[in-house]
Amino acid sequence: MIAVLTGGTGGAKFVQGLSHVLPPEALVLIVNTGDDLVWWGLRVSPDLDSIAYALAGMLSRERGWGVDGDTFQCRDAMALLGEPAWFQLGDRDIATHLVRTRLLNEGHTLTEATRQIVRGLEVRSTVLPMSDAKVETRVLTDQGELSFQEYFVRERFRPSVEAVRFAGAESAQPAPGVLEAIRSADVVLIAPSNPITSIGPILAVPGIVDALRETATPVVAVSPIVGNAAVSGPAGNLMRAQGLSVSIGGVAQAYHDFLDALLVAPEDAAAAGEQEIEARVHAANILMRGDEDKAALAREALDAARSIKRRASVARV
Ligand code: FO1
Repeated sequence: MIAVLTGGTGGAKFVQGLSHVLPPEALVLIVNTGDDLVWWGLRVSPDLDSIAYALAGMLSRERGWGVDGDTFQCRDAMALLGEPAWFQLGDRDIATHLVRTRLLNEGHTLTEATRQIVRGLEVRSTVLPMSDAKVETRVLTDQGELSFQEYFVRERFRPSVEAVRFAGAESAQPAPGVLEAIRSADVVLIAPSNPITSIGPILAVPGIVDALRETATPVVAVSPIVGNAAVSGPAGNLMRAQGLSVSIGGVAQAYHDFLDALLVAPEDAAAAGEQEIEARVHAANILMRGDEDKAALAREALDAARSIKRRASVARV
């Protein structure tokens, strides 16, 4: 069983790659929910949906989120009624949010709602929210504090970031099955997601870093950074805001407590060697342009994990 910590569009592409090289039942996805929002009165979990759609083969390729070929009639009608429309929910995507909202209003947990949605999409992998509690990524910018979607979508991540916080994390618990998956997995993979706002919220849920540190399972991450820049999105700005260098060293530092190996672009392998990085560095093609790249990267990550003689956890004290 392979446990994957994931979020964002980079994570969804990586999970698509894994789904081409592993039986779906072997995958347990531990997914960021810090981006979740209430929109038009509906409960939206972008990262849970991107993973479910990726595994169902229905994720939009052009957008990297939402349903392939979706229409936006409802969105246009909402705009006509004067509702905010900067966060665009597609018509088929709305069905997912209607089901999630009904189930949560009926008292089901996010884990249960997600299980029903994933089953409805005939996905056989296990998709787990990082927590059933509300944990909200808040981005402190020169325009004040914004929700993640206000920062990322409405403001197109232009504002300069001073800090990021995960409201509610300190009183959250890992969702059922999350710690067990980390402890019993044959491999734990960290997707090439934004270390601050896609993986950071997951690590902020009490108990998860400890489980990653203590597990006897190899923990392998794929860098979302090539050279000194993010492959896509605001990872660079956000890493700087959290005092991390936008480099392989910064990624290794973000995961330093528990990381065994880090997959980096070939041009970064040399530089990474010079920096004192505890994790082993593997060069791989980490830019996923097409399905072949995604599957090849998934294989590289699994191979790196297999080659690791798991260092005794005592060595990390
Ligand atoms: N990203 C955008 O840039 N614009 C959007 O209008 C937008 C809508 C949207 C709707 C559903 C969904 O699951 C994701 C959506 N995203 C949109 C992407 C989303 O902001 C990010 O994928 C995640 O929050 C993290 O990367």
